[in-house]
Amino acid sequence: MLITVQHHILQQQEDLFPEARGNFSSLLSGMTLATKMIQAKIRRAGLVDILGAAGETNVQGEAQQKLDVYANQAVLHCLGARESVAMMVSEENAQPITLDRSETGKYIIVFDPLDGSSNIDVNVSVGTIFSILRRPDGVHGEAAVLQPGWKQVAAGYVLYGSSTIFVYTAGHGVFGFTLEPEIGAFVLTFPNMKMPAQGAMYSVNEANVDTFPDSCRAYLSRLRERGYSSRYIGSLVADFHRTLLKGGVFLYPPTKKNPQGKLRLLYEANPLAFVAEQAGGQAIAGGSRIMDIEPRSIHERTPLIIGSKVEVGEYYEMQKG
Ligand code: P6P
Repeated sequence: MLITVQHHILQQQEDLFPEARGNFSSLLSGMTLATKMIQAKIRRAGLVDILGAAGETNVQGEAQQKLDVYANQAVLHCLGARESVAMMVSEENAQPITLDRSETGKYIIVFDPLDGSSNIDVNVSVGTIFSILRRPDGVHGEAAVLQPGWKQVAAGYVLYGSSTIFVYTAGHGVFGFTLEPEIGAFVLTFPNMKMPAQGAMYSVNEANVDTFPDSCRAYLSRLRERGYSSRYIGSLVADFHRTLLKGGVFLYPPTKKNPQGKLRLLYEANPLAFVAEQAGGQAIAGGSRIMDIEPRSIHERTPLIIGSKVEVGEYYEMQKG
């Protein structure tokens, strides 16, 4: 029997968020609609004039790709129309987008509309990552968004790969859905995703190895001595999804160029950490759990070591020195 993501979310809502009164399912269906729009453009990239830079740069100083712009607009449009959304934070926007429901909307959406976009022109998988927070009463603007990851209500990602997969957690397990193009619906294909306790692969950009912390270099040497394979796509969602399914570890440690790490805490590390922990894995920045970090700014970066309990646990022990 086909279980669509809408059906699944409604079931989750009835079981877990009875007070949500449809808000929660409406929110997630807004996200699935946006990602269907994005995947339709990605699948036709190269066939229409959608490739190449849009001539702008984003808050990160990165050249915006046209698909970046489209993806950002799609999420802002689909989520901004939902009554339950009070505020949105996007990698592509320097400031939070506060809606006219900032006092009534229950949720804040934080997202990276198209992560890995530098891979678009070479046909490598890219992804959308999202995190859902409750709007705290009496707190406004950026301060309302600066919540540690353990306060997330839900989080997930869409991987635009050989197929389009929507993975999410609402704090009670991890569920994966594959887009069935013939009916335009995400159908349940991974009913209860669990990350293997240990894997056989590590995923890191080895070009930076000379500037990693000494303990990280020693850790990677130990994995190589044990015969681990190295897999690095350079697209976070793709590298994480493989780690979720196969186990092992993905690392973006501090480097000389990015001493605080390159990846963003609020809309990359936190949502993936929520998924990882719900699937039985772990996510740390080094000596601290990712979801315990108190954010100081909405585009804050963090080191990220995420994956199976065994590999992440060993990194944690080794970095203690
Ligand atoms: P590097 C893509 O630009 C991205 O933000 C993530 O998707 C990916 O994990 C990382 O950067 C790759 O960074 O420095 O290895 O090219």
